[in-house]
Amino acid sequence: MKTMISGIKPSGQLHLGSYIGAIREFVKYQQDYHILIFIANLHCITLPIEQEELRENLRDCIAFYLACGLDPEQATLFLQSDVKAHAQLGWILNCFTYTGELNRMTQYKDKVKDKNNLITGGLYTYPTLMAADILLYDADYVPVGEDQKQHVELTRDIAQRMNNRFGELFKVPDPLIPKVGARIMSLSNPEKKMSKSEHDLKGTIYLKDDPASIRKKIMSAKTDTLGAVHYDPENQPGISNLLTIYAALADKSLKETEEQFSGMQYGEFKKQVADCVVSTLEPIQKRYDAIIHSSYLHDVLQHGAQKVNQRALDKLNRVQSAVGLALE
Ligand code: AQP
Repeated sequence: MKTMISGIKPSGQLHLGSYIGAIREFVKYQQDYHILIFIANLHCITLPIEQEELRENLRDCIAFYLACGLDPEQATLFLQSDVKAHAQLGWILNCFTYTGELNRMTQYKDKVKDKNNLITGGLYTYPTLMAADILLYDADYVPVGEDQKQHVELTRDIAQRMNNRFGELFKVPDPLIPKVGARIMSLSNPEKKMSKSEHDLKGTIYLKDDPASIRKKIMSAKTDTLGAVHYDPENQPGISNLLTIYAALADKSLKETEEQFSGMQYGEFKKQVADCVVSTLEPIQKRYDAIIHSSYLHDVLQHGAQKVNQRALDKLNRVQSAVGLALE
C-alpha cells in the first residue's frame, strides 16, 4: 500500500478552503492508502500567536479531523511536536537547503510583503520543516492544495540532492492536487485565496460558522454585472469560485455544475450554493459539538504518535549516520 502524508497548520480557525482543499481529500484517500495526517503545530508559531488561541485551534483541528470523517483506525492522526524527529530532521535539511531556494517561496514572499507581519527565522525555514514532515516517512504522495505545491517541489529537490550525495536516503514524493477546489478564493475578494491569516470575516466561511452566517456570507459574495453563471476565473472570479465550491462539495465536474446552473439568476444560484454548504457543514458541526470536550481527542493523538515515533526515529538515525553525525 502506498504511503501518504499531509497536515494542516491550525494557525487560525479552519475554513471551507481547508475542508475542500485538504481534509475532505484526506477522508477520500484513507481507505486506499496508508495515510498519516498530523496537526502541524510547530508551523503555527512561525508567526506570532497567543498561547490560548493556539491551544484552542489545536483542539479544534483534531476535533474537525474526526468530525469530517477521518477514522483513527484507518488514518494515523498525530500532533507534529509529539514526534521529536520532525524538528531534528528539519534542522538537518535546513543545512542542505540554499537561501536562494527559500527566497523563492511564494508563501514566504507574500507574508513578507505584509508589513504587519513580524518575520521570524521560523517563517523563513518553514519549507525545510515541511520537507522533514514528508521525508521522515518515505511518503509516496502528499495531498495538498495548490498553494503548497511549491513546498512539495522543494522537498523533492532536497531529497534528490541528499540522495545523490549520500545514496538512497529518501523516497521522492509527488504532490496530489485536487482536480476541483485546489484553491478556494475569498468570497469578498475572489482574487485572493480564502485564508486563515487574512482575518477576512466576510470572505471566509469558517467550519464553525452557524448556518445563518454562512448563508449571509454567500448571499453577499462578490460577483459581477455580466449576469451569466459561467466558469471563467479571469472575467468572473466570484461566480467561478462559487461554482467551484458547489462542484467540489457535490462531487461533480465544473462542466456539469456550470450546465446545472446555466441561465439561473445570481440570487437563486447563490441560494443553492448556500444550501449545499450548510448541508455539508451542519452534520460535521454536530459531530464536532459531540466530541470537542472529550478526552478521546487526547487518546487519538497519543495513540497516533506512538504508532509513528519509532519509524520516524529510525529514519532520523539513518540520516544522521549517513551525513556523518554519528560515530561508526
Ligand atoms: N483556500 C484554500 N483552497 C484550497 N486549499 C487550501 N488550503 C489552504 N487554504 C486553501 C490547503 O489546506 C492545506 C492546509 O493548509 P495550511 O492550513 O497548513 O496552510 P496554508 O496553505 O498556509 O493555509 P492558509 O489558510 O492560507 O493559512 P495561513 O493563512 O495561516 O497561511 C494545504 O494543503 C493547503 O494547500
